[in-house]
Amino acid sequence: DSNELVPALNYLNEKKVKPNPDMTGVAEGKNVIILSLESTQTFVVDNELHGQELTPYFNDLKEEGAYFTNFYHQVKQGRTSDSEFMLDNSLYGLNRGAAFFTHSGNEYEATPEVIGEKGYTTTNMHANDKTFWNRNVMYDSLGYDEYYSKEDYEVTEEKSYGWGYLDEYFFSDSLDKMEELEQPFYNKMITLTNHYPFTLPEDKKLIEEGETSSGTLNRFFQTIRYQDEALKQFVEEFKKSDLYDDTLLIIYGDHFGISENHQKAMGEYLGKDINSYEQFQLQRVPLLILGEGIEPSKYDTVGGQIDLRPTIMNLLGVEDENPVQFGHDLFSEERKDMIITRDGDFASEEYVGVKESCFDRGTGEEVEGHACSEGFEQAEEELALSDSIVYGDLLRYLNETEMLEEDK
Ligand code: GP9
Repeated sequence: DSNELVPALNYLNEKKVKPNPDMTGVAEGKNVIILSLESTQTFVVDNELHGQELTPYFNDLKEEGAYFTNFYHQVKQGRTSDSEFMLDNSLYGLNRGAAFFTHSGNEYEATPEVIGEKGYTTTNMHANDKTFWNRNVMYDSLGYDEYYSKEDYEVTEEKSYGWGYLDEYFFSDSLDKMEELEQPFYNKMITLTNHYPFTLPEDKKLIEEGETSSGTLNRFFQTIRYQDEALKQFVEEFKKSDLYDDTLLIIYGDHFGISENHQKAMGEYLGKDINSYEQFQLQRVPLLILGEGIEPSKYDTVGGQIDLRPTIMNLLGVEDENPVQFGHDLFSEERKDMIITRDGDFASEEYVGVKESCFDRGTGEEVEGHACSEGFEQAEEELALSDSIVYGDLLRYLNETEMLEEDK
């Protein structure tokens, strides 16, 4: 019953921070595009191969908005679907399997549902089979109005490779679709080309492959470079469209592309030894927020995908009455730097705690283990509470709790 929600509510109440009031409603009533970039990690930003930038377009674009340098993915086996789960719920994905499959029948009070009630059209665009990650089912549970999947795109063999529809065509078709949507809209777009095993047709390769001992990493550089070119074409077209002035564009990386099996090659590329601290830091993914009212600035705030929902809701000035959210507004002056991974590792302002080792976050020096005990304890508690919500389908009791509050 609703009492099962109490431990989580107490915990969240204690950890609550005020969102940044200066950012409240700066994007009120605007469209939102959430652009999820497949397998895109922060290490490619402002980095080069053979003397050429890997993401020349993004490197410039990030100077136009709020760019977060210490933003982490927090996914596990559910990969892209886990990032989507966190984005819309501010709940953690599961330690095993994908909540998109195992808990699609739960009651949620996700972003699309909340802003749908405020008049938003809520959509997803992703040119893969609609059943992949059980999206067709889960998107309904999350309250989306519409899912434009592979069958809604002009997918031909010439315009496809590897995983399917190439990003450049996905982007241009999606822009056409968006122009037809009823506004304001909240639309998530998910790219596909930069996916393992990172292969491309010859004429789409804009950079020579890498020269490390990992073929995967060597090819990844090429698909990342390709994705950046597709992004350029999309954003430039978008800027020319009528949508641009009325839209908040949020771009983030969904998860790592290069797993720890390729540590040696990553070390060769980055010119350093990849220990568990460096491996942890490689889990940073870019986050860029662009739009009118967002001052161009670089933020070194430590945060993660769990924080997206409260950040977005504050920018939209939407009063989000769902109290069961584990993230905090990334612009909040009150927030404590913290990001917890699904493995129970964490980064705080001072430390990185990983696999029971403790490091100084700034220097990467290993420090006495007890410095990280508090962080590890918080990670464990928080993950368990989030799990209690998902496994117990506890959001179905939310209304009852609200009524209890009103009775008081
Ligand atoms: C599949 C795409 C990739 O539709 O989102 O999923 P991933 O394998 O990265 O989770």
